Amino acid sequence: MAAVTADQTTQGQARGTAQATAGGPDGPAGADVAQQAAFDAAVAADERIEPRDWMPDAYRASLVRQMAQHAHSEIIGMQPEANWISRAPSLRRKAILMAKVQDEAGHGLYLYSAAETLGTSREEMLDKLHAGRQRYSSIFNYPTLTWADVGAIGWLVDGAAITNQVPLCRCSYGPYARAMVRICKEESFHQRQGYELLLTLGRGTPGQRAMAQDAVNRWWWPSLMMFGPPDDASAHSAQSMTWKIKRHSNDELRQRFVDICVPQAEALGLTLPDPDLRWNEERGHHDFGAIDWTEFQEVLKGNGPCNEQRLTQRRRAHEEGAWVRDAAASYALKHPAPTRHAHAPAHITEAPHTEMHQAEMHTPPNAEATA
Ligand code: FAQ
Repeated sequence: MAAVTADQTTQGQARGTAQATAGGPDGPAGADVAQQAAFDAAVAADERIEPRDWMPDAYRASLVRQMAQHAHSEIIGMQPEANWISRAPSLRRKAILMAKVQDEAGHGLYLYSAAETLGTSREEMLDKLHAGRQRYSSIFNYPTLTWADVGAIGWLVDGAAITNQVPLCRCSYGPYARAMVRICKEESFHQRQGYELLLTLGRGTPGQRAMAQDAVNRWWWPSLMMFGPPDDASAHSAQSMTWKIKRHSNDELRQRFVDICVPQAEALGLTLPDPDLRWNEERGHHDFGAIDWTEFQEVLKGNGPCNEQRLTQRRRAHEEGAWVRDAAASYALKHPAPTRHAHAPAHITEAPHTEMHQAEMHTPPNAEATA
């Protein structure tokens, strides 16, 4: 086994550090077989991999790929909803929507910071987003045509995001898993505000009810696409599940989401736009109709209704924010932050205040999901 450095963390001492193999090729063939074995054992034992631990290059690259995509989704996802801030129907709705959009910016920050622990800079990730070399979620390439879309995004898009992201609280990579705990709590609030908004519209005039139904008709299928391609076409799922980055397959989570939404739609008095949607007693799940994967692939290729608009707006916002970044950098030079204590808590762990998937969010990484 390669020599370990003096400043390793407890877990690092067991597994060696990234520095210990610097310069060596990845994998057991070229690098240190013992380090690969220690990494595999840690993953198998549901221990967390931390930034200073040795990890295979492919594991690091896959995390950067997924976390960057996730961070980009959060900040691009601000656009469709921000479209309605100035037209919110009341001061209360405006304040709620502004808070939600700000939360999404915060989620982007947590995720960029978590991705930076893997050795990539925020600048590099943003450059790749702006150059179209890193992705963001397909869902944000659809337009928000009416006020009811804000409700549909909260209920369906945040609902799908939570279903997908709660298992990420048990991701094998520590900084990602910890960031997800707080993000999921906030997403639960977002989901409820969307549900409450649609409930209010559903109890309103016939015109308001029709507007809510129209929004759900447009957002339902793209929300199902958020979970990614079907399992047999998912390039990364098998490896990501072996590494315990992902805990469930795309189709498993999509099914979970459909099963959650059906009774909620009934309570809202809204119809999900799928004539094939029905309970399957034998499977203990709802069957649902075929997803239009051609549409999904087109959106991924950049041909969705709003791809161009979203990226143009993002690049413009980045350029217009350059003076803020410059000012912050100058300020930081003049007023260096006090050195952070090495053992300061990395995130807030107050008691949960929402019910959705609480069990899984607060389940130790070595326990299987119950939610
Ligand atoms: N959109 O092999 P897989 C939110 C790509 S946050 C675009 O199955 P993987 C909060 C995939 O990257 C929403 N691309 O990939 C909010 C890969 O491409 P690559 C974002 C997609 O990684 C709410 C290729 O297809 N959430 O909504 C999509 O194992 C309201 C093959 O796919 C996350 O990012 C897609 N839908 O599974 C904000 C959660 N699906 O890299 C504002 C974390 C797949 O080979 C307002 N991410 N692709 O070029 C994940 O859980 C996973 O990355 C999946 C995809 C499940 C998205």
